[in-house]
Amino acid sequence: MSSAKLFDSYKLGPLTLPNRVVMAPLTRNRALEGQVPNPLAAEYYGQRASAGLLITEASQVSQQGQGYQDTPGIFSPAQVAGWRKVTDEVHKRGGRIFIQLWHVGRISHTDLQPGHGAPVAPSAIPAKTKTFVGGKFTDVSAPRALELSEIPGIVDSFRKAAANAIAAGFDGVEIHGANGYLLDQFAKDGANKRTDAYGGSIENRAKLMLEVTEAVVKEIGAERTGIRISPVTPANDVSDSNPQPLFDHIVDKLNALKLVYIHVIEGSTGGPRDYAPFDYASLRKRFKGAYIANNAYTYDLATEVLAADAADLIAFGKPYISNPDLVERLKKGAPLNEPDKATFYGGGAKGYTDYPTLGSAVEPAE
Ligand code: 8OZ
Repeated sequence: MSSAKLFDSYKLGPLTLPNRVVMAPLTRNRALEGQVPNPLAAEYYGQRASAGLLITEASQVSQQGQGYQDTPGIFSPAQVAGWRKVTDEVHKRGGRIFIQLWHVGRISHTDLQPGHGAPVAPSAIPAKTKTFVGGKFTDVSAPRALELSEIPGIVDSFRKAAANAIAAGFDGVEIHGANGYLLDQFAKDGANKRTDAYGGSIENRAKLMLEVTEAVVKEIGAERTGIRISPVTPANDVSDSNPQPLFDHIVDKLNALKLVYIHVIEGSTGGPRDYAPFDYASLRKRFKGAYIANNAYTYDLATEVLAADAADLIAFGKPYISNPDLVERLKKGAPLNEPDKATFYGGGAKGYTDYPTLGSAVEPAE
């Protein structure tokens, strides 16, 4: 039995997490009807309730915010009712759960947009990447630049989604400020060429992310609001010429808003941790709330980073797809099930709710 800090409790705002293990948000594309979470989602998240904190898959705050088929939303009454089943099941099993609030910006396709319009972005620059729509991978559609007059509507869609999240029984929300989606597109100068109050300087580019965060904080409280950022990731063709001062500024402002956590993807999302030089300790130092570290963490690295006080909580992604009882497995040093890539995105129970726990007789899905 391990005595690592990973299994110590942690006070996150009003919540007491029984351990420092967080389930990272994981896109699963199983919301097959009306962008309502799949009926199996309650079981899927419920199986993982022993995590210190669960963070749901990214969930669009509006139709315009959707970029891939069959991702769930949190803007319609049916979606709220669908999520309520998830939060009830997780709470029944003693867990805690935040929902990740998402606007994809230019990472979308006209087939998913209201009136088949162009996806929206800070600037009319297409990303060189693909999305999944109509059952296949396809190039994202050319975006149009958001009008200045549309910005308050974007902020309000996040605010409403946060209110919906609380109505659905979530313990809090995580704003998706990472991975080349709308808020990251505005922040980074590779995607943002605006010449108005939302472009140019670091302050201007950070403005949308911070306005969204402030609106969510006002709606549901800072102690229930976290954010995910990815300072150097190349995900979804996003880049910045000088990410350190940009994210130092963002984190200073998030600290002033008294956010409950920052969730930091260190390095390239799902890729090398040392993708580009960046001083994550600088963010840690600036932020008084919890620091959730993410990207390619193993038990050993998690233990080392917590011991060095370089993070408070560790988010595990892929290991959580295939190990519903990840906390117990890490504690016992038990082997982990390997995740099956073929069932990551789309489908039903296979590769979703059928991964075995320790002691269950069934073998992992092939
Ligand atoms: C994988 C596939 C589609 C979307 C992210 C929401 O990277 C995602 C995502 C991941 O944050």
